[in-house]
Amino acid sequence: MRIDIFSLFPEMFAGPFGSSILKRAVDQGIVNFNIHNIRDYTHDKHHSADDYAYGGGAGMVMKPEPVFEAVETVQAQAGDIINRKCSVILLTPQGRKLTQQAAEELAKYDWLLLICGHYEGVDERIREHLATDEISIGDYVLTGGELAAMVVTDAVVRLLPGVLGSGESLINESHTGGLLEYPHYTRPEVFRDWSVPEILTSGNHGEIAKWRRRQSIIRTAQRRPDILKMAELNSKEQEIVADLSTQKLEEKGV
Ligand code: 6GU
Repeated sequence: MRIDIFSLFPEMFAGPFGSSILKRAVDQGIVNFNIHNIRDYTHDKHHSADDYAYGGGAGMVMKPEPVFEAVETVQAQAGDIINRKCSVILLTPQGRKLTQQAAEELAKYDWLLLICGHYEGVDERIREHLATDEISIGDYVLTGGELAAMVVTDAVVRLLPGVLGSGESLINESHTGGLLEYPHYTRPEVFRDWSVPEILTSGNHGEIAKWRRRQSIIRTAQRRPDILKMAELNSKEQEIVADLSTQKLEEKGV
């Protein structure tokens, strides 16, 4: 996969892309990153990338010309990949929300071009005539799209074949099966009087799997009842959830 990022603050990307799993993915040739400074595509004396809003009001708006020129220049130099599966994504709080499912869809592309919005917003023509998708990473406001672009990149790249080693499996992880993960423990077996649940040291793999599944269901019901609806539970597992609600009512004295 090729990922191009268009930003007014390209230096922000040096850290996250230069370490850990993302760096390994680059070294393995699974992904390559190109970070572009939008300001390099301005032509006025002051290299201005923003301007006042038509109609007035506080806050600056990102100008269309440098962003169009940056993206189109890179596309024009691209060669063959232009004919592959591409998406031009504007990072904006107004976009569709990044979910695990959205990350899985993006992981199918050959080329992602990520435009980091800034100031009070971007000129509407960027979203209308340049971006093919708009993504937000959640319901809160960031100072710019850079951190959001890093989050999208991380969530997508780790899904690409070969990026995670055998010890970093994609199976069983939170959100893919609609359930949160079960509790994890490692050595020591007793830490400050707190013991690892006995079942995990029993060596009974069947019972361990059952315990983990049950813990996942309980956790999800307690913490994220909103995603529990999407989980595929058998009738016995639905009973566990029902028992939990009954328990809750009893605790409240109903
Ligand atoms: Cl993509 N951009 C900004 N500025 N704020 C956000 C966001 C994006 N996603 C959530 N909040």
